Amino acid sequence: MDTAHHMILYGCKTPYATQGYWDCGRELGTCRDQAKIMYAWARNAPPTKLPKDVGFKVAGDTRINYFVLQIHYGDVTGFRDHHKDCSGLSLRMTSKPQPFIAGIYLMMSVDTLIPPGKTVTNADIACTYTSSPMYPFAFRTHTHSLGKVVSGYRVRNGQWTQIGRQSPLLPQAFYPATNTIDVKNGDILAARCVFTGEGRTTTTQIGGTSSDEMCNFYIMYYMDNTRAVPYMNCRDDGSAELFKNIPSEASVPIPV
Ligand code: IYT
Ligand code: CU
Ligand code: CU
Repeated sequence: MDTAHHMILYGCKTPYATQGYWDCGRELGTCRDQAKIMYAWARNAPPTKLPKDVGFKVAGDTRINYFVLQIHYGDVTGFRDHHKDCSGLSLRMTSKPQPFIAGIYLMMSVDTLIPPGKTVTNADIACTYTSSPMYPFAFRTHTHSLGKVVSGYRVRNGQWTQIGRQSPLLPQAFYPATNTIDVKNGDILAARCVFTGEGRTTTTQIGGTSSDEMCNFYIMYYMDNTRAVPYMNCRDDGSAELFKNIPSEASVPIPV
């Protein structure tokens, strides 16, 4: 952790390169097609373990033909003497079909604007879930430096049940879900990121650089092998009506 700040494992059909390593920050990215996040590690974070009988499905017809590991280095002074890097992940692979398939449900805001100096701006995201039952077991939050707290919920019959809540200033790894719940057809998945515009002199928008912001809530789940959907996402703003009932904890910053 003194060398690598965080690592993200992506699955893709066509990566930018198929050998060695490359700089993904400049003209080259990670995947030529849509990248799928599969795992994230960040300093001091406990490892995320897949529950028993759960695996990510790769190769075959999954469109995941390559793993791409993205490492963000925190301190590279150890390499000045041409020392070799040995940061990485170990994956356990099996050709035996698993009873449950792991997947990621990505909730992201695409249109939040954070006015400069304004102390509280909420980014709300919500979608009705329309697939076969899924079982969340871990979550990850992601914002850049203006994020205060990010929370995700299942809303069923008007009742809000927390899936996860975290400060995006803590290591952005996958943490165990707060509650063991199922998500069924007709439930609503809702997430909120709370931002501050303090310290900025211009409006901050969603974008790729560190002066832009992002609002992401990732749910890692498993589904029955026979009807699994391994990647889903939600980019809709929830209605103000729905978010009137969000638990007040969603606005309470987490001390870091
Ligand atoms: C604009 C935005 O919010 N980008 C996020 C979410 C995102 C992830 C993936 C968007 C797309 C993806 O294919 I995977 I399109 C974003 O870039 N998040 C970063 C990583 O790329 C995962 C993060 O650290 O959460
Ligand atoms: Cu980093
Ligand atoms: Cu980001």
